[in-house]
Amino acid sequence: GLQGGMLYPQESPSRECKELDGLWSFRADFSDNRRRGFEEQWYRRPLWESGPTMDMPVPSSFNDISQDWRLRHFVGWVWYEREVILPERWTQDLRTRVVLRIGSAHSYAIVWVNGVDTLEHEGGYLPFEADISNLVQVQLTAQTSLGPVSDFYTLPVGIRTVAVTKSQFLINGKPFYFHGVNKHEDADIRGKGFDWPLLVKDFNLLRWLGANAFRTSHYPYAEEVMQMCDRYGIVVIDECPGVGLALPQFFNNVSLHHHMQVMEEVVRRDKNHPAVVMWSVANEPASHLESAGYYLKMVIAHTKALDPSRPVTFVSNSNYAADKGAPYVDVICLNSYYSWYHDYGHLELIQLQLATQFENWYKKYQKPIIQSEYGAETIAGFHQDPPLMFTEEYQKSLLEQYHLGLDQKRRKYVVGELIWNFADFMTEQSPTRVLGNKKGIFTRQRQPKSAAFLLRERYWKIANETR
Ligand code: BDP
Repeated sequence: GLQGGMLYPQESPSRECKELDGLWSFRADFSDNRRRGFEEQWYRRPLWESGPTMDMPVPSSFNDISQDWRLRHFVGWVWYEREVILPERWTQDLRTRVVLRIGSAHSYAIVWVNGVDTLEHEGGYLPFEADISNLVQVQLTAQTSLGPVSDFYTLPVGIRTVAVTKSQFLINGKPFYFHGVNKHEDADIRGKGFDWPLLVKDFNLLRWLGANAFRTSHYPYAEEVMQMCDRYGIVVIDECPGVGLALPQFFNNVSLHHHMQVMEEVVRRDKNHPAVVMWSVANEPASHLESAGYYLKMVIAHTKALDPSRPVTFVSNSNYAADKGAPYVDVICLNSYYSWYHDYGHLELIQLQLATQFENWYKKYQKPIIQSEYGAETIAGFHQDPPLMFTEEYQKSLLEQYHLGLDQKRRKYVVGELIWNFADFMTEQSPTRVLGNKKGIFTRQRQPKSAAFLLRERYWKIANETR
């Protein structure tokens, strides 16, 4: 007979559910007989104690997440582990029945709870469960009952300092060079919706690239993203949604007041993340206007008052002579699209234009500079030599010219370069967009264009130089 049912978990006045989806620790057993995990009894201690682990989102297929080709077609034992903290009313009220249910696991699964072999199941797709009450419950006697603490909260902490000189960005007193990307919260189907498998894939790609930083263009990202940055040591320029401030009428007191409020919300939310090293209050405002100068001055001063420990910037695409916001920033962030939005095809001009840009800004302001955007629209699979716009060759050549220009000033006063963009992303339609913005070095599906390999070589080279 069926010997009992297998009801889908449901909350009710008598039932509570706790999702165990999310990030798990993971290791594939690559040993020859694939049985080292059993021989060494990995289930008895935290998984990291027996060797390196990686983050693995659940639910997902491990084959699709990492950049390690061995996992792509791995067959054998893989180990997943997750620490779970149960509410006191589940563990201390012995009338509560605690059931562990696995929705589906391929294909032979053994489940240990607190080191005890609890469940085995063969065949994927179908759920299986076990009553684990006696493994997680403790009967409290008068002596063992806790002091009356009503709230518990843990906050991972990192200690580091950030400082800016006339020509350097210092983290822990050492010159830091940003080599990384601008991102978007965007992907097929889910749009901006948060998704663990997507996030872990993106971080695996950032590691593959050798990137050490990104800017949250052009809005604050999900808090899980910031947590990942702390854990992976990726440095963040945290940008507020101040994008598109392109017209004179935007620089009024109502906007200013709201902008300051938003900065309060951003700083309040993200101030505890060591990964965040700088606030960006806007992207490409019309900073040549007098009214924008006053506006930016006020927003920047307000942000500095909220958090005196971090530098503040905004991202400019104005001319050095016209920009009215630069006097108030700690670091100058510049977007430029040489040989893309003008001088089409004239890649040979880039080095000169870039040198002029950097020299003009530095001479005027004596502040460190980040090339916060540069890039070219590229449709994956389009090829042409000599390079033409929209081909992979053009994107590569454009990047190469930028890099030659950047290398002239790197370690002098240029302190970073962030490619536009990490991945292709959707936009509204217009004659300049082919099914969205195609300036990604990865496609929207996170597969590399040729430029990704160029960038990877460069970032790892820079990383090794500064190590
Ligand atoms: C820059 C903007 C960015 C755009 C990019 C582009 O900061 O948001 O996506 O241009 O046109 O000016 O690709």
